[in-house]
Amino acid sequence: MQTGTTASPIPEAAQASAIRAAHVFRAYDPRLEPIAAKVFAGERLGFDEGMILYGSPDVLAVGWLANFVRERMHGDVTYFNVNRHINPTNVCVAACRLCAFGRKKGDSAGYTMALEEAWQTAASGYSEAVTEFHIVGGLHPDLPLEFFLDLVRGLKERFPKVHIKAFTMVEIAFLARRSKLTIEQTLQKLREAGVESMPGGGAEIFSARVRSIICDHKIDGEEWLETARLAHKMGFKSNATMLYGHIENDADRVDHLMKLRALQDDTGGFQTFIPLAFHPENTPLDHLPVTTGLTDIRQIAVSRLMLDNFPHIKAYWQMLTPKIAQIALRFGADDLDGTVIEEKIYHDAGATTPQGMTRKELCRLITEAGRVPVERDTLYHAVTRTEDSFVVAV
Ligand code: V47
Repeated sequence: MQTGTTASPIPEAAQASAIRAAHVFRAYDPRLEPIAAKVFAGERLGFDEGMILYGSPDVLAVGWLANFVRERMHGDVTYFNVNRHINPTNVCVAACRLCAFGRKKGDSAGYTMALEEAWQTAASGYSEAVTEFHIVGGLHPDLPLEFFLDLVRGLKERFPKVHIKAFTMVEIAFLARRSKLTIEQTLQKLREAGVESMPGGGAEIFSARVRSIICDHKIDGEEWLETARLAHKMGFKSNATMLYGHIENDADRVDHLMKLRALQDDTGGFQTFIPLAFHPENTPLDHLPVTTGLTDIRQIAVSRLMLDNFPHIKAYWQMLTPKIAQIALRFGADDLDGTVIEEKIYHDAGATTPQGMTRKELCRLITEAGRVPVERDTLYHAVTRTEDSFVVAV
């Protein structure tokens, strides 16, 4: 964990590599020189420096610095996992303008899986044993907490070795309120049922001004952070996201990253940060343009540089496209996410990426980026495969 101005203690070998890097680093934007000096010294970057990283025309120099940090932390290792997404319902009370997935109750395109159907979905679609179920869905007005507890219990009974990463901070806060329980009581029940960690969704952008436009029915930024704090306090690991490329500005992005960094200083409970590019198709914000490749790449790089206390930065290939995600592996990212198998949230919003990828395809992307693929489980233990099962090294 981390306090003060030093991003992380720098071992001797890394210090030597920082000295070498300082000799070769070149930027045509002179504002990047003092930032580079801080990065090489392992010092924490502040708000103004975050703004420069977003505004600098020298994206390659920003990426070079992010890659330096990424290699200092992980060398060439690049993580992926064999996971399956399950979205039990798209019925949602929230009606966020950013979302193409949610449907009002009674909408003919709404769906809610019966428990049996969700358990069958978990088993279908891919021959290699998955190590993680990633479960998120809409805020259903009628489904009680008990439904989700049964869902998770049933998955654990059928797939005891599979890690359950389930429910965003938004869903947890909603379920707590609906059940008239505290967040801690809700988390305790979810833990007893088999939930082991949480995905990073629902953070969007913490700025109240932006949130009031893109997701005004959701919990606010403070509540998202507080729910994550409570989960971490109870020993859960979680991820964090940021939705960018809509109506936010650079200051909103830096502010979002700094709020996550401050919470991570306190709890150390975040594993991975995942920047999510806004996909406007089929949303009420469909007049907005899609993000460009360099915006996506810069976002990965700035995340790596600002979030000095986050172990991992994920280039979520479903959202970025496999090609951009592969390039991101040389701009600060050390994780590609996983096989996924079936994705709804981005595909409802116009994503043209495949629904899933095999282990072999993920390894090829990583290897051709000059990196070393390492299959991980949700908590970043290396996974070794035998024929049709897997062993997790702890
Ligand atoms: O919270 C919704 C975003 C998130 C759109 O933790 C949209 O490992 C773009 O959080 N355009 C859900 N984004 C996905 C998510 C996630 C994905 C992969 C891995 C992990 C992890 C978490 O998707 C939502 C929201 O921020 N989203 N609609 C859209 N139209």
